[in-house]
Amino acid sequence: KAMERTFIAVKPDGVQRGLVGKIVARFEAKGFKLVAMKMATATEDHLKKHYSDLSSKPFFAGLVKYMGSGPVVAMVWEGQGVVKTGRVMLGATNPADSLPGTIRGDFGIQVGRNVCHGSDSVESATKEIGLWFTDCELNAYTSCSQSWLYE
Ligand code: IDP
Ligand code: MG
Repeated sequence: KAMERTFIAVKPDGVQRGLVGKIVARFEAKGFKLVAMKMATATEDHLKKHYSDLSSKPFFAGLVKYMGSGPVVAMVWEGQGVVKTGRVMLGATNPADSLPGTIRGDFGIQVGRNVCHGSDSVESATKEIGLWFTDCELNAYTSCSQSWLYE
């Protein structure tokens, strides 16, 4: 399986509710490698690009407003299968359907306040990482646990 990168962001509700550390800890404990991280308050224009595939949805305007309502913590995580596994760790889009043990299942109630974002495919991850980070913000290093995580 190939090494991949995914874009994960703690949404404004997750930041306000003090869940940044808990969410970061789950990805760290799993063994994924943190490649980039920053706090940012996104502009409307930026969020419209980020969610461009959802522009025709009835909840689009509300989604852009929610995501711009405060700072997010944007991250890039790397590892084997991290795009798909990251989505599993997030849980279903609607926290009402997310299983206990997932981030949304443990920390959220409504779909419009679902705490955390994760790229849904390798292709989306590439687009989203390019939108949120410059190349020099993506850190190249070898994790000291690499040889204990991968055979
Ligand atoms: P995802 O975040 O699990 O990939 P998407 O379908 O890409 O889900 O939707 C993006 C975001 O839009 C969701 O995470 C959620 O915040 C919001 N959203 C999705 N569906 C609804 C809805 O029916 N009402 C309100 N907000 C929604
Ligand atoms: Mg999505």
